Amino acid sequence: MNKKILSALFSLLFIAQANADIIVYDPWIRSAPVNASVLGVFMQIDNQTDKDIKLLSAYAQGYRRVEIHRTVNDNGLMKMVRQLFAPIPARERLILKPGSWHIMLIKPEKVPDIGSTVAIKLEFDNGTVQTVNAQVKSGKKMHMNNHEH
Ligand SMILES: [Cu+2]
Repeated sequence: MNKKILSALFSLLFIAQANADIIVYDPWIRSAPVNASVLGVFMQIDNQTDKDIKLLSAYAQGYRRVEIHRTVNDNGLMKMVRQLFAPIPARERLILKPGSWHIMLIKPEKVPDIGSTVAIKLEFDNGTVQTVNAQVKSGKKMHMNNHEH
């Protein structure tokens, strides 16, 4: 076996192993009007390790900024608060969903169509970097006040 193939195999093994620590399920983006300035991204993140992990940041091409947000109830008013990270306790699952934790795509160059996918790169504090393809779906409108993503 030549060296090139061998090193390719090794890097594949490494990727498979790294990804086994963190498993992302069902990444999706809630569809928005063509003039929307933000889009919410949701998913479930499984921490398969015995250590707490933090989601530190997310990136997507074609957006001015990508932030980690959490919608909180502030005296009956739902509002989004930017978070420095999202915690995923050991052996637990963090659920990003409307009205709770989410990733916010801010100032899109173009709002993606329903059915299209957006590649979102996730960076965790254990060194894992994982890119997921989030599909744009028409999410149910939540009967809530403003600023609910
Ligand atoms: Cu938000």
